[in-house]
Amino acid sequence: MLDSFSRAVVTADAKTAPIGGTDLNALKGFIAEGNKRLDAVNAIASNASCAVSDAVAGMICENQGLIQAGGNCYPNRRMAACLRDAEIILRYVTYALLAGDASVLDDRCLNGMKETYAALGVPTTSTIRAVQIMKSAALAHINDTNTEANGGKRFVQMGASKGDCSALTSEAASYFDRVISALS
Ligand SMILES: CCC1=C(C)/C(=C/C2=NC(=C\c3[nH]c(/C=C4\NC(=O)[C@H](C)[C@H]4CC)c(C)c3CCC(=O)O)/C(CCC(=O)O)=C2C)NC1=O
Repeated sequence: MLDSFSRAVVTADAKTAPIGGTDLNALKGFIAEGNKRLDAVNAIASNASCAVSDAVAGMICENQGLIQAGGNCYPNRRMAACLRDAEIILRYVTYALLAGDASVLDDRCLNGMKETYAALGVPTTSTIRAVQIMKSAALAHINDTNTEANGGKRFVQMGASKGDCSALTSEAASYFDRVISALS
């Protein structure tokens, strides 16, 4: 498992080179933008249970066969496993965002997941749909652009000071996309 710092070391070592200017500048940026990163992680983690239940409910709403006999969210044991898996995925995305590196997500969550799902008959297209919904929720919470119309009674805004979160938003998006491509 690597983070932005250990990644820079491993990359430099592979080239038998000292850690040079560009790498150091990237790490300086990582530190300078550190509070934004922590706010972004907090925005996802604080809204995790809402995002997970909303994503799984939305996925089922669009494909109600999932909760009928023969569907992979039926009976309750499978529904619980599905909710748990969505929560696992979101949790590993927050770890990757905190570390600034995808390796924790790759090694501890995505490695072998597609094969496990194939063996258990868990539909990956539905899982991908749930991940897409969690992605939209997470990006909205990072940027505080979620709306009461979509959030309903559970609507909450983080209220962090506004700044340029575009780099963090696309980084967070890339971790969700990584989950989607690992299952595709
Ligand atoms: C830390 C990394 C990690 C991951 C990723 C993980 C996934 C994982 N999901 C599983 C099951 C499962 N996963 C689902 C998930 C779903 N079914 C659906 O229809 C939806 C599309 C989807 C939810 C979005 C279900 C229903 C099962 C149970 C399948 C069964 O037992 O028949 C199992 C089999 C063992 C078990 O039931 O606990 C594993 C290992 N476990 C881990 O430790």
